[in-house]
Amino acid sequence: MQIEYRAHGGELKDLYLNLEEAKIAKESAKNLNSWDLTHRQICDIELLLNGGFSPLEGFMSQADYDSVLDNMRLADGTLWPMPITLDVSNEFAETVKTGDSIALRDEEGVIIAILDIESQWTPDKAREAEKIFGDDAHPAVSYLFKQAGDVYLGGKLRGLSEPSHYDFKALRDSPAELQEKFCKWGWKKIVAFQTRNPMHRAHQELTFRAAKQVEANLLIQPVVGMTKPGDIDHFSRVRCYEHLVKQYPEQTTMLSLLPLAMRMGGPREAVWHAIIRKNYGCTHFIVGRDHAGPGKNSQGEDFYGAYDAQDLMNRFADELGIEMVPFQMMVYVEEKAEYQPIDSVEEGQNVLNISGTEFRRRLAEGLDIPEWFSYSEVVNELRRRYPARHKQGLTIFFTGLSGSGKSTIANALLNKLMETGGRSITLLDGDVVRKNLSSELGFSKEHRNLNIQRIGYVASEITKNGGIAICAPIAPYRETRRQVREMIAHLGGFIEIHVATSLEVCESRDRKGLYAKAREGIIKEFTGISDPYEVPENPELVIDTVGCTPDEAAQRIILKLENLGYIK
Ligand code: PPS
Repeated sequence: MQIEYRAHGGELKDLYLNLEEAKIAKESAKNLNSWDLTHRQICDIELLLNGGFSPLEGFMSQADYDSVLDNMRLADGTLWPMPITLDVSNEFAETVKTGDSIALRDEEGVIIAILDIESQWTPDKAREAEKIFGDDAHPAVSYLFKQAGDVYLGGKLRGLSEPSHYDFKALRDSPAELQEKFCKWGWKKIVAFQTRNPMHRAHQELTFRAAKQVEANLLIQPVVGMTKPGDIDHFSRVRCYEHLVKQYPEQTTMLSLLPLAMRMGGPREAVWHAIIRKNYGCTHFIVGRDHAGPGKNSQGEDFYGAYDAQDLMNRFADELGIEMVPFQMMVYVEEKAEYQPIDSVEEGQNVLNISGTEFRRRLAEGLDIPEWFSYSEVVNELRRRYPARHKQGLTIFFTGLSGSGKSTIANALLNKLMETGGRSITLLDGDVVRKNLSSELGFSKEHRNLNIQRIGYVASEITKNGGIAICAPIAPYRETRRQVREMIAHLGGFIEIHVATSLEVCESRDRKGLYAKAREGIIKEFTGISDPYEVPENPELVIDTVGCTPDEAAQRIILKLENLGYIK
C-alpha cells in the first residue's frame, strides 16, 4: 500500500531486520552475551522496534538521556519527554563494554533484538526521580530504586523477532498496520483516547463528544502493557472495552491495544502518549483531568495539578504535530438525565457520581450499580472478575507461638466450614508444611522466611482460584507476614489471626516437650526462648486460648468472617 506514514521526527521507524539479515544475525547472536529482558523492557522494546517510539532507534544513549531529563528533548533537539533506557545489573554491566553487541531475550529465551552498545553509564537515580516524577511515593520512583538495575546501556537495536502475545491478537496493531487500516477506511482525522481503567458511561460520553467536536473518527487505545500497580488486569478490561465500543455509531470508532509500560508521569507522560499516538497515525489526542497521574504523594496531595498535563501539551502545541482535545471531568446531571462537563453544570442542579472506591465497594458487597453509571455488560464483566466477598477466595492466616493452639483452632475451623459446605478448603498447617513443602528447611531467619513465603505462595494461588486457604505456621516475623498479606490481599480476602496464648502458658503445656529441650539448649533458635516472636500490630482477630475452647475460638472466627462479608 502506498501511504505516507505519519511519525514524530519525520520517518516511522521499523527496526526489524529483513528475513535474510535476521537469519544471519540470529546465527551470530548465539555466541553473544545475553540479557534477559524484564517485563517493562519487553514493553519498551516492542514499541521501539515497531516505531511506536519513533524517532528512537534504540535504547537512549547518555547524551539523549541527560537532554531528556533537562530539556524534554533528545540531544538533536527533537521533543521527547520520557527516558527510555535499558537498565541492567552491575554484574552484567561488568561483562560488557561500549562497542559490544548483546542479545536481548524474552522470558522464554527467544532473541528479540541485538543491541549495539554505544553508551554505558551509572545514572543518578535521585536526579532522574526528581526531574521526571517527584517524591518516593511515586510508583515509578519505587520501581526505579527497588527494581531497575544500576547501570544503563544505550545503543541502536536490530530487531529479530516480535515480542509474542497470545491474547486478543485481533486487537493488536503496529503503528504501520494501524495507519494502513486508517488509510483503507478513509479515516483522515483520528482522535485517540488513552486509558488504563475500565470505561463507563462518562468515558463513552467524553470520547464521543470529543470526536464529534473535532469531526474525527475515534480510536480507543487502552494500555495493556504495564499500568499502575493494583490496576485491574487487562484481560478483564479489554472484555469491557469490547462491550463498550458497541455503544458508538457504526464505522466511527475502533479499539486497538497499546503494549506500553506506563510510568504514571503526569504532564510529561501526556506529551509522550501524544507522540506515540501520532506514530500510530492519529491527528488528535484527548487529554483529560489528571492525565496519567499516579494519585497521592507522601503528603497525601495529588502529584500533579489536575490540568498540568493540558498546560504542558499547550506549551508544545506548535511542534507536537498532534492536536490536543482537552476535556473536563464528565458528571451525570440528574435533572437532565445526561452527562455534562463539570464546568457547565448550573447552580442547584443535582450531580451524581460514583467514585472508584465506591464502585469497588459496591462490587465487593454485590450491591446495585445504576444504569446511568455504566453499561450492564461492563458491570457484569467486572462482577465476574470481582465477585462479591462471599464468593471470593480467602486466606485465613494464623500466627502464634509453638503450642499456642493454632493447629487445633485451624482444624476446628476447617471442620465447621466443611460442615457448611460449598467451598474448597485447604489447611496448610505448620507441621504438615514442614514435612511436605519445606522438608529441607531449618529454623534460621532465612529458612523461616522462605517457609512462610512458600506458604504464602500456595495460599495466594488457592485464594486467586476462589478457594479458602487456612495457614497455621508460627510466622514469627512481622515483615514476612506483611509480604504475605501484600501477595494475597489483591487476589481476595486476607484475615490474620494472632493466637496470643502467652509464652508461660505455651511452655507450661509443652505438649511436644520442645520447650524443655529449648531451655536446655538442645533445640536451638526456638521461638520465644532463643528466637524472637514479633507480635502482630493489626491482626483482624486476636484469640487467647486460655479460657476459650477450640469450638468457641472457631465460632469467633466464623462470626468475624460473616461480619467482614466473607461468608453469608
Ligand atoms: S516458622 O517459624 O513459621 O517457619 O515455623 P513453622 O513452620 O510453623 O514450624 C514450627 C513447628 O516446628 C517445630 N519446631 C520449632 N518451632 C520453633 N522454633 C524451632 N527452633 C523449632 N524447631 C522445631 C515446632 O513443633 C513447631 O510446631 P508448632 O505446631 O507451632 O508447635
